[in-house]
This record gives sequence, structure tokens and C-alpha cells, in this order.
Amino acid sequence: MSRKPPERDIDESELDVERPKKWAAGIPGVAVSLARSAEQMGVGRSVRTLRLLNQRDGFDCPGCAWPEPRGHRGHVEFCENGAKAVAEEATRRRVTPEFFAEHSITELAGKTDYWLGQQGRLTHPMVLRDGGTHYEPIDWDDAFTLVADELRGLASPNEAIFYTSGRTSNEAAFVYQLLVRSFGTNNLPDCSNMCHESSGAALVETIGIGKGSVSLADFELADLILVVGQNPGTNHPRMLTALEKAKAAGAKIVAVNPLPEAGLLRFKNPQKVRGVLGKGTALADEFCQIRLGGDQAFFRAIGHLLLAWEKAAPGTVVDRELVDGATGFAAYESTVDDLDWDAVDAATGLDREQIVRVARMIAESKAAIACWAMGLTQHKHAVATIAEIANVWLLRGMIGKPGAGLCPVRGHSNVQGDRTMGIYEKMPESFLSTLDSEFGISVPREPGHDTVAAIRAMRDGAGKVFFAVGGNFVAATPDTELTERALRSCALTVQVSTKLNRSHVVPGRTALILPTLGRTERDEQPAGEQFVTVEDSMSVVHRSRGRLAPASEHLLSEVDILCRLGTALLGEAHPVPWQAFRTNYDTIRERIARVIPGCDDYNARVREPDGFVLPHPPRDRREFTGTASGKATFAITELDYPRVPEGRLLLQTLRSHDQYNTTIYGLDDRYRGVSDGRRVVFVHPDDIAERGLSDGQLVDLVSEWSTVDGVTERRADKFRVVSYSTARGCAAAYFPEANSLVPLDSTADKSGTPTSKSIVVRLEPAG
Ligand SMILES: Nc1nc2c(c(=O)[nH]1)N[C@H]1C(S)=C(S)[C@@H](COP(=O)(O)OP(=O)(O)OC[C@H]3O[C@@H](n4cnc5c(=O)[nH]c(N)nc54)[C@H](O)[C@@H]3O)O[C@H]1N2
Ligand SMILES: Nc1nc2c(c(=O)[nH]1)N[C@H]1C(S)=C(S)[C@@H](COP(=O)(O)OP(=O)(O)OC[C@H]3O[C@@H](n4cnc5c(=O)[nH]c(N)nc54)[C@H](O)[C@@H]3O)O[C@H]1N2
Ligand SMILES: [Mo]
Repeated sequence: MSRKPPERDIDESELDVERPKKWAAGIPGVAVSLARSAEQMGVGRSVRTLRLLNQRDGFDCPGCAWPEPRGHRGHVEFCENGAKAVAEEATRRRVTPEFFAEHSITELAGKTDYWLGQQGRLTHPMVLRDGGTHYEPIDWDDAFTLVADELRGLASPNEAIFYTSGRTSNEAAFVYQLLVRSFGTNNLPDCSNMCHESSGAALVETIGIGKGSVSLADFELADLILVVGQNPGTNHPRMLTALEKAKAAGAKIVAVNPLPEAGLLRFKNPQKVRGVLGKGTALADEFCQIRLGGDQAFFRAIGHLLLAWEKAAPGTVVDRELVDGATGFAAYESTVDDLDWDAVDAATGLDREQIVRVARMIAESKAAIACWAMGLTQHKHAVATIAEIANVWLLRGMIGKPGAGLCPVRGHSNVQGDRTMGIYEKMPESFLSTLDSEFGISVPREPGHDTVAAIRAMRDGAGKVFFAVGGNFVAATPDTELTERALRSCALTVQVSTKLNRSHVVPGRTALILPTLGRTERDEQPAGEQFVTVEDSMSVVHRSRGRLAPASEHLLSEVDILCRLGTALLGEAHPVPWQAFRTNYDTIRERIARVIPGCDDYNARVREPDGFVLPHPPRDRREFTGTASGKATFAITELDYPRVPEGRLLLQTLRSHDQYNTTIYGLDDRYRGVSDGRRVVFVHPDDIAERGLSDGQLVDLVSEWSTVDGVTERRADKFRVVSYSTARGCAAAYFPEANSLVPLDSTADKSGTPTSKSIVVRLEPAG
């Protein structure tokens, strides 16, 4: 019934490029998602599974963190890419002990991420022994003893690193951080460090809470929506439905992006006949084709114009209520007054008239929402850029009123919830001391490693055990060769995973694969069938319950794995009730209610049909109690933008339409017109010509990283040049293939996020 996994790996010579699409979704989207589902799951299972996706009694989509509507839900509350994410997990393909007996670790390491991921679901706990050539089966109990012995043998708990990816449920995340802190370290890096960390840092500084201030209902009330540095057609397709509705209700939409992304320019809603048959909705009223990293200058110029107009006609632009209660406004006024327009031109590459038009739209708007994602967060000056948007939104009073607000659009489906539950290397004292008193333990106070610091620690021999709940650390992180060496130097690496990935084939001296249940699967425990909870991008906490039979009878849930490890590591007498936790997840939720602010009565409230919304003082009451001054705060920053040396290009690394982060679903980037390959680099035709290159030519990408000690180079070989509409001087290639080009030390100020959207490269004809 279900097709066998591909035997052959990717052959880049079959790559094909056609004209990019100007619209997103519609019939091809539906057709692709159904075909992929049937291929992986068979037809009957596809229908049963997709019917439960994002429904109240079903499971939360393991794709993105875009919220579900409250109240009425459509029968089809998912998108093409959500369906692909489900098909990946609910696939009938299996990676069994026989598979591992057949393929040595050296052979597997030679395969691409695509081939590895397509092999299917992991079925048994497996171990790679010191000096071994193949993974072998291991009993669960032996696996826990192995991990516990290794951890206890460390000179300090700080020699262990505990990574999390954002699919982990609230219950598993809460138990995990409790286990790690009970053991004695705050080394809890997570995917957020590479994702929206910059948003959190900027928002805490300006509005006092690191989460967005809008709810889904606000999209219907907004008269202006900015979509900055985000590609919703691929990465948050259900957001297009919200944009389409807003548009129908009269809202204007502005897209700010170096690339004309299909979904932003035109959208066909597959759930409506008009969408499928007609031309679709033209979404963006204004498309600002900005240079990479030009956004801080763009928003500073907008702030400059707004304040100039306020001066000319006092009381027309500035929201006095917010501004008078804020700190830093006078300093902000004088900073933007003193604008360097030449720097704005160089940074943005935009017509001044277009900037003026967008500023006018913001000045005239009664309710505006600013959305953003990785196009803003993964730059050196990311925190300053996002703070610049917050400044403009504060001065216009666009926070804490219907239809307006700041909206960082999260990636992983529970990345926001994991943070709420304490997956963070530097949780505040209030949280740590509550853990101490709630459980009668004594957790460490010294901040732990974030993702980049964790890689440095492993590289330097100070990190010896690496444990991951989900994710694909080695493929998601920068500086691939260095990171691979760092992981291989560990004494033990442990991956709690659903599917095979690169991190399993770049092992420490000893390595474990602990296979776990996915979102779609039934979770039976002694107290009966369990559900878990998650938090979406707009702070709504709700239930998720899988219904499919587990991929193998040997799988344990993440909660179960972590609690069993808790007992193995800390003993039966430890004050945390590990045994009770794994028997009945209500007992975990009782503790969440007592430890996490805003989660009172958690067990009852998550059982409400739509769950509940966590408090957000700026959104709810225009209170800014979380900032240093206790008031809304205008951030004063230096204007910055990337300076690219003569002859070089600035490269961003982004997602194709056929992948979920490091999981490659297929080889087609339909909207950008690329099929059957991934090693491409999108370059402006004039930049191609200027370098004497031609469209379709094979080039090596060489990144140049300047430090005080000189320039270091990193290479990624054999990428095909694709002539493409992008801002001049800017190029784009896919993540994770291009991660090897991102220097470990190239990180954002304040947030430490790798600068994956801003890498200086030169193109060399491939030899
Ligand atoms: N199907 C699918 N869904 C996903 C994911 C996936 O891989 N596949 N990943 C999930 C995750 S974890 C995340 S974080 C989100 C990511 O969602 P996105 O942030 O949309 O993901 P990227 O592909 O990195 O796209 C970045 C966008 O920003 C633009 N951009 C890059 N640099 C700049 C800049 O300097 N300025 C401006 N204005 N624009 C810029 C790029 O051209 C691109 O359109 O999606 C989530 N959803
Ligand atoms: N160059 C570059 N690098 C980037 C980015 C970029 O834009 N450019 N984006 C960054 C961003 S935004 C992010 S969020 C990170 C993503 O980093 P990660 O979150 O580490 O990576 P993923 O690819 O999402 O992880 C996929 C793996 O998770 C496992 N998995 C899937 N579902 C489950 C589950 O339910 N439970 C468990 N235990 N495991 C599961 C599977 O084994 C799968 O192989 O990458 C970052 N890296
Ligand atoms: Mo992300």
C-alpha cells in the first residue's frame, strides 16, 4: 500500500528550474498533500488521520505554531504543509533493528538528510557501542542505566548538555527541565536559541514580555498588516487565510522581503471554490523588496517620518497615553530626528517614496499588526531591528488595543510552550525558587549554555554528554564541520527521536537512539489514555491527543522516557514523584498549575473546548510591568546594517516549500520553480552578469568571516546558480545544506542567535 522509501539518494543533475509562481496553495497544494499522505500512510489511514488534525478532540498539528480559530473550526483546519508533517510522522515505513544491522554507521553518514528521513519511523531503542560499526538493539532499562551511569560519572553536572526542539509537549518540557535542574545544571539549550530568541530579547526590553501581543481575532479587526521577513505561503500557510479575511474586510497588507514570496503576492484558498477556480486574492498592497538586514533602517526612517508629521500637526500621530507613560521617548525622538538618509538608502535599497507611502499607511492606520519571523531574527543586529519595530508600534499606540499589536510568528508547534515551562538556560530567580519550594529540592542558579555555547563547550572538551529531546542538532546548528567534530568528541550522545536523522549518524563515542511516540499516536499509561497540552504562537494553551496506534510496541512517550530516566538517575527516594508523573499526566499538570504563573487551575482549564489564553499584561491592560523600568520602553540603538565587501554577496539560508527544518519532504520548491534538487543559489540576474557567471552554472559558495585575526573561509561545493528576483547584492540558498557556511561565532548581539540570514560569500565557478 505505502510506497517503499527511495533506494537511490538525491541526484542533483536532475534538478530543474522554471518560472517561479506568483500564487500559493489552491488545487496543486491539496493534490500534493493528499498524494504525499497516501504515499506514506495509505488512503484509509490518511483520511482518518487528517480528519483529526487541529480538531478539538484531535491532535495539534506538528507543523507550525499558527493558532486554530476559537469557536467554530472548519472540517479542514490544516494546510498542505501540515498534512506533509503528519504524513512524515504517521508513515508506515519503519527503521527496524534489521535496518541498522544492514547499514553501518559509516554508510549512513554518507546519505543525505532526505534519504535518512525517508526511511521511516524508529521502532526500537538502539545503542552504538564504543568502537562499534553498527547500532544494536538495547533494552529500555539498560539504556536508562547507561545514561544514568555516564551522567553520574561526570566531574560536574555542567558537563552535560540537554537540548530540546519545539515539538515537545508542555508536560514533557516541564518534567525535562525539572529532571535536568534536579540533576544539577541549567544547560538547557533549545531550538529557540536559533529561532525567535531575538524577538524575545527585544520584546522583553521594550514591552516587558517576550511573546506577541495579538490574538487571531485581531487579524479580522486590523486595517493594516505588515509581514516582514516571513514566508507564510510555505511556513505558516494557515496565516494566509487570516490575511485573506483581513483583506476582504478592507485591511491593507505590506510585505517587506528581499524575495517576492508567492503566498504574499497572491493566494488561492483551497477551502473555497473561488480560491481554487479564480485568480485568488492579491494580498500585498505594497511589496518592499528590501536588502537583507535593511529592516532596522527601514523602521527608523518610518519613525523619523511619523515624528516629523506629528511635529507638523501635533496630536495626529503619536499616542499620548502610551508615550507619556513610557521611558526613553525623548531620547528616541532625538535619535530618529537625526536620521542619516544615505544610510537608509544603502541599507534598504528601496525608493524613498515607497518608505514614505508605507509610513503614511502606518500614520493613518487605526489598528495595525506587525508580523515577522526568521528574516528579522537571524541577523547580527536582530534585537535592535525588532526593538525598532516595537518603538514605532509604541509611538502609534498599536499595543493593547483591538486589531493591533506585535506578532512574532513562531516556528515549531510548541516552542513557545516549552519556554513557558522552563526550557531556557537562564530562567529567572522567581521560577527557580518556586521549583525549590514546590519540590523540596535545590536547583542550580548559575545560567547554563545556549545552543552556540553548548557547541563551544563540546568542542573544548567541557561538554561530554549530549542529550536531545527531539530535533536534529547537528543539522540545525551552524558551522557543520565544527559542530560534527564537537558532537563526535562527546563520551555519550542520546537522541530521543521519532525519525532517523543526521544527528544519529554523527555520534559520540557511545550513542543511543530512544524512539518515542509522535503527536498523532495514542499514549496509553497505567491510569489510562493520556493527552498532552501545547501553547500556540498567540499564547493559547490547549489539549492535543493522538489517536493512531503507535508506530511500534516498543515506543515510550517522551514523558515516560524522562520520568524513567529520573528514577534511574536520582533514585526512588528523590522528592520528585517521577513514578506518579508518568502514570497520570494530570499529576504533572497539578504541579504546572502551582509553578508556572498564569496556569492556575490548569487541569480544568485545558479541558475547556478551546483551552485558555495565558495572561499578557501589555495586551490585556497596557501594563508593562516586565521591563526594567516597569514602563513601556523605547529602545535606543545604533543604526546598523550589513556592509558587504566589493564583489561579494550577502547570503541568506531559508526553507524550501518541501521541508520542515532539517526534515526534507521532497525535492521541489514549487512556488520558486525549483524541482528535483536542493543545491541551488538564487542570485539577481545583474549580479550574475556582473560576475561573468551564467544562469544554471555550477559554483562553489565560499563564506568569508572577518575577525581581528584575519579572514577565515568555509566552502560548500557545487550549487547551481538560479537567476531570480531578489534584492541586488543578496543571495539565497537552502538550510541545512548551507549551514556549513555559517561561522559559529557569527551571532546576534544580545540574543546569541546564529546569523543564518546574513553570510558574506563569494561565488567561484566549480572546478
Ligand atoms: N512547512 C514548513 N513550515 C515551517 C517550517 C518549515 O521548515 N517548513 N519551519 C518552522 C519554523 S521552526 C520556523 S522558525 C518558521 C520559519 O518561517 P520563516 O521565517 O518564514 O522561514 P524562512 O524560510 O527562514 O524564511 C525567511 C523569510 O524572510 C525573508 N528574509 C530573509 N532575510 C530578510 C531580511 O533581512 N529582511 C526581510 N525583511 N526579510 C528577510 C526571506 O526572503 C524569507 O521570505 O516556520 C515554521 N513552519
Ligand atoms: N542555516 C539555518 N539554520 C537554521 C535555521 C535557518 O533558517 N537557517 N533555522 C533555525 C530554526 S528557526 C530552528 S527552529 C532550528 C530547528 O532545529 P531542530 O528543532 O533541532 O530541528 P528539526 O529539523 O525541527 O528536528 C527534526 C527532528 O525532530 C524529531 N522529531 C520530530 N517530531 C518529534 C517528536 O514529536 N518528538 C521527538 N522527540 N522528536 C521528534 C525527528 O527525529 C526529526 O528528525 O533550526 C535552526 N537552524
Ligand atoms: Mo524555528
